[in-house]
Amino acid sequence: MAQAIGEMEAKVNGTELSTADGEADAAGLEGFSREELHALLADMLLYRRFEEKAEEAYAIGKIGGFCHLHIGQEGLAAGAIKPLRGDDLVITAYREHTQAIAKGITPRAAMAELYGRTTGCSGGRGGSMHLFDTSVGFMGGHGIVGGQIPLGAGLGWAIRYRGGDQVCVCFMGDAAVNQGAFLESLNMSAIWRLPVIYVVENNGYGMGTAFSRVSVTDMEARSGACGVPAHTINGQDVLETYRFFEDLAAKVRAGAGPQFVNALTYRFRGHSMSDPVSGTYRSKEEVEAHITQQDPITILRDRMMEAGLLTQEELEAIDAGARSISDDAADFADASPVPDPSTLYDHVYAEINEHGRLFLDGRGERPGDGGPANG
Ligand SMILES: Cc1ncc(C[n+]2csc(CCOP(=O)(O)OP(=O)(O)O)c2C)c(N)n1
Ligand SMILES: [Mg+2]
Repeated sequence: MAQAIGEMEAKVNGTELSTADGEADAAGLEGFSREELHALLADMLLYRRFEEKAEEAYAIGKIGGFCHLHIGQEGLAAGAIKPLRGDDLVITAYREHTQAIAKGITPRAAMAELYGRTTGCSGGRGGSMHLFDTSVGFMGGHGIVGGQIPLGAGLGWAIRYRGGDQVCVCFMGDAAVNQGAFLESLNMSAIWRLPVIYVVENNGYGMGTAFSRVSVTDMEARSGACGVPAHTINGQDVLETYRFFEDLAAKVRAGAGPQFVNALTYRFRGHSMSDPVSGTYRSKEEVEAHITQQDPITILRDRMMEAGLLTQEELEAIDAGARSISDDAADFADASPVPDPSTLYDHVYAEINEHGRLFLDGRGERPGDGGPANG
């Protein structure tokens, strides 16, 4: 069994992390009840098993295109999203399967999207990088590095303009902070005090390039020029992450303005399905050290077991449930229809409204309505 997190001195991305000795009591751990702890463990195990299933499906050609797994970073999906309200918004990059499920997209709709099926949350048009469902406040899934950051600022603006009290959590990878749009978005957010929490999932690498090779400053320093407060957290500790986001979301909701969170984490797989896990830009030893000492699921599991809040039987039952939901999602996706070719242009352009058509696509017009061709 791995060490308890309370005894562990961890090193992630060159930053020393001391994990606090957690207080266990009869009812729970660090203020989390037994039920809440079980729910968090079940959530993270579902994310892990879902992605292992996607990995398997990709290997046998059921899923095409790009596919970036979040395995190793699940503490952030659960810890940053679960404390949010249902009407809060989340926008993110392309490593987003688990975040989509955390925000409320069903495993079936997420897996069917990976399979490119009509039952997918984006109708099979988006695939792995473009999971989307406005009804649960999940605003995508974006493949352009940093492309979601100005959109996140825009969502924050929309919340303020409409007089709402939601927050928007805008995730990005560490490589995205070198995009110009990052600076512009943070600056405008600060000027307008937008309710946006910008979160860097700092796994130390942008594809094969270590962050230390592309930045002479620490991550935390990146938001200071715009006057956006910076925070660093251990994203592998789901309890710390959850409490941190619960507190920060409440402050932002109350008008604290934009925030910048440097969440230290590590990906246990390659950049995408076509990238080796280790041996090129990071050593086997480095990866294995993180897998054995910094797995967010193992860390929570061990703490719960040591506190007498989880038995082996309960763990196995939770895991079996996670596997069964993932298997069901894959079966559902496999049995779902692929989009009909005649619908190829559906959902590509905005619908025609009373002001006329919103986009000119140059592909001809439907007789009578002056709008874009539709199939
Ligand atoms: C504007 C742009 N440039 C380059 C790419 C190619 N690309 C895809 S992912 C990636 C690295 C991003 O790394 P990071 O932001 O740290 O996220 P991670 O993959 O670690 O989650 C690059 C350069 C892209 N998608 N968009
Ligand atoms: Mg990265």
